[in-house]
Amino acid sequence: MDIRTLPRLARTCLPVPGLTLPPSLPEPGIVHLGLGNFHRAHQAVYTADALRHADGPWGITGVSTSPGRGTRPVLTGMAEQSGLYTVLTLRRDGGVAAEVPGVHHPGLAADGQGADVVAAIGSTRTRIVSLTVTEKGYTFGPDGHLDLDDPLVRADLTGTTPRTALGLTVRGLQQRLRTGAAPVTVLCCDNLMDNGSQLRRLISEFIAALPAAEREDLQAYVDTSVSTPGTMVDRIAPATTDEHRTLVARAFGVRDTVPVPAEPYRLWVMQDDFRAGRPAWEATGAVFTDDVAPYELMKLRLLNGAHSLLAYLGLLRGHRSIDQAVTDDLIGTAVEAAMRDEILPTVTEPQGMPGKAYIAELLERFANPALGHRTAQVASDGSLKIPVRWAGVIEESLAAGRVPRVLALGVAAYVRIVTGCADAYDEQALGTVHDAARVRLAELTRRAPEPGEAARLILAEGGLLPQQAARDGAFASAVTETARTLHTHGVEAALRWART
Ligand code: CS2
Repeated sequence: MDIRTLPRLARTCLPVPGLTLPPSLPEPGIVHLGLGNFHRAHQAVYTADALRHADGPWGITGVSTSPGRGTRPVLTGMAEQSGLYTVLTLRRDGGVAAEVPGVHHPGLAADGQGADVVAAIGSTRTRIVSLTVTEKGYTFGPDGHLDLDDPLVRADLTGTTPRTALGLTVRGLQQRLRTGAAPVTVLCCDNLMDNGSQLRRLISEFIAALPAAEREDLQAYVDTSVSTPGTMVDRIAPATTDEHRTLVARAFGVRDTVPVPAEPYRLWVMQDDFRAGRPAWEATGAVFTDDVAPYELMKLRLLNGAHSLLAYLGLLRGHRSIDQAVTDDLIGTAVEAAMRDEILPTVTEPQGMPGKAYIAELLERFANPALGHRTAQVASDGSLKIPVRWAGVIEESLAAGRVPRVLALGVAAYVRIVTGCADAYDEQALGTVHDAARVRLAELTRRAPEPGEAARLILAEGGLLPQQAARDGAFASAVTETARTLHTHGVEAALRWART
């Protein structure tokens, strides 16, 4: 059946077993930057569910922000399907359910329709501007500040039609200032620590780099009328494959070119600081709290930190997916030990989320074979993910006199993969690991062809860890030694070393 017939079915109440039909499409009130699978399986689902509890103008205008990396087909596919698509919930036991959020209005492409995106953000109908543009979408440099050397940032600052997430957001806010300065919330839903404050700082840095005449009023408007609540977002939503398209057709009889696979688990924790209202997300399980930080820290360090370890170690053992990596005993036990002995001591357990139970639950989630979550996908952009996921753990462990050996192995494994030294392994999978720092890091290793020294150099100068941790002698020796072991004796020996 054509997916576009589903809203009609929803109105006539014809049940389709296992398939949750969309609510009626609300008026647009949210502009969302980053139309990837995560947004479509997380915020969109929470919003659709919230609308089943309480009406409101919470339709979403989705903006595709990275045409080079696959979201453009999503934009086209969704346009052909009137904004509709299926979220497939894939259970570990093979069970599957489906939901059609149906909350999206016609979408826009940042590249090519920037002026329309600015107009949408600038519209007084817009109450929330949300973002899932991944770490690299925030265009910060290695020091965490807005990268004023990035040609796209520079172009956006000159007043041409913006293309970056920051440029689109700030130009949209500027437009709002011109048309009455209505309050608005800018909601970061990416895996960055203190994501609300980071986004707020980057917005201010962008404004500070504008010509003087544009600066002052705009910053004052942001200070008084724009909120940027902190959030912790969680749901594993891998990339879509043809298998998912076939599954929707087979299990639910629906033709869908852009379905999203996702795990059953989902969590959203946020500060309740919305300047112009919000959907009734609390009615659908979202948690509102003044203190998001412990949730963020625990999730970023335990879930995402372990995810990256599984991805790099898994790739070195030839595993294509996270579930294969975690169920490989050698890797699974090392990663579990890292979670328990290296990472957990550095996090504060949020109320109601005891660390040990959280770890057990994560291992279950990672082992879900129905997800087929590719190690290469999680391994991508390590140069931006490692500083968020591992750096704090390493820094705090060293300060407490502990050398986190599994994480040292993780760093050595990352170096091996990103500098292309892992040619003995699955080249096809390795080839799909993207990282903007690849060339810069490979360049560094040319100065030190010996694997241990190369890893030491990347540690010292690669910008993965804060200076003090990067220069720590004991940690540098651990990374150097594992890099050599990896090179000479392989990943099994290195894993055994890390556990001693
Ligand atoms: C993953 C995350 O791709 C990655 O780097 O670690 O996307 C992860 O699946 C989500 O953060 C889960 O909430």
